[in-house]
Amino acid sequence: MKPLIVKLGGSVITDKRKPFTIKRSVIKRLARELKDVKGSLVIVHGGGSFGHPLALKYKIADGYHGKDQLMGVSLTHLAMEKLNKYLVEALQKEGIPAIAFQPSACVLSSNGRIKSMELRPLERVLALGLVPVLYGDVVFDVVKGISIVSGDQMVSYLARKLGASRVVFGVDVDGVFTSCPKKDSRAELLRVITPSDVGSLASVWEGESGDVTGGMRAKVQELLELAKFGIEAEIVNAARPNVLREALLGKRGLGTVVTRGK
Ligand code: IP8
Repeated sequence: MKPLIVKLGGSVITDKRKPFTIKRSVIKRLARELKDVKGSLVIVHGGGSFGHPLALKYKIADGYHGKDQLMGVSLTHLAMEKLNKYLVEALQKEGIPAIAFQPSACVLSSNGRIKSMELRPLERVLALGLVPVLYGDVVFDVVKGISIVSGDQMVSYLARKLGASRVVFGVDVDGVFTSCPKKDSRAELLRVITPSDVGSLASVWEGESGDVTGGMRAKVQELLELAKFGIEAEIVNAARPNVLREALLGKRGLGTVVTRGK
């Protein structure tokens, strides 16, 4: 069965203003919403206030430059594991048979892009009906030694390799805007984006700073790559109750659809 892939943005599940702070009640609500999904499901989450500050401090995404970064690799990965554990526990409490999947142990990257990933255990897990929970992580890179692969890139890669039925990105705004919707009242929500809009990507709001992997524009770029393979994605506001649930149950037009054709 083709899996549905959902990305839970770091800004939805963590408080980005406070280091290592989860949004406990939001995670609980999202676990309840995810419970309603029938069929094969893959969950990927972002780093929020867990992975990003450490990855930035130790310049992990810049590649390996010296031994003083090694503790940073260890700390960044551990921070992501802790966030992952909170999420897996919340999913278990709702009766979802979630299982943590460690990207750094099965991904090799080349200049920050996934070069290969051992997918066989993941395929077995899905065939059994378990729900794998992956995340953006520190990865080992054949060109620069170390790097960071975002949850967004992971989703785009997995969607292609596993032949996803659909991709849903849960973020903390209503979709993709022309400018920051939290600060600019004239910000316009883009309802549909297709590969032919690539030239006008400059008009897409870049996203908030502080992420080592890029914000909203980087997300759209990943999803446009996916759209070229005929896999549709929608970016929706998971901070609003029930929006993620409805999107996962098949409702379209709740946020911004990234698709091959209008
Ligand atoms: O929040 C980044 O994942 P993202 C993960 O999906 C780390 O970009 C380790 C910073």
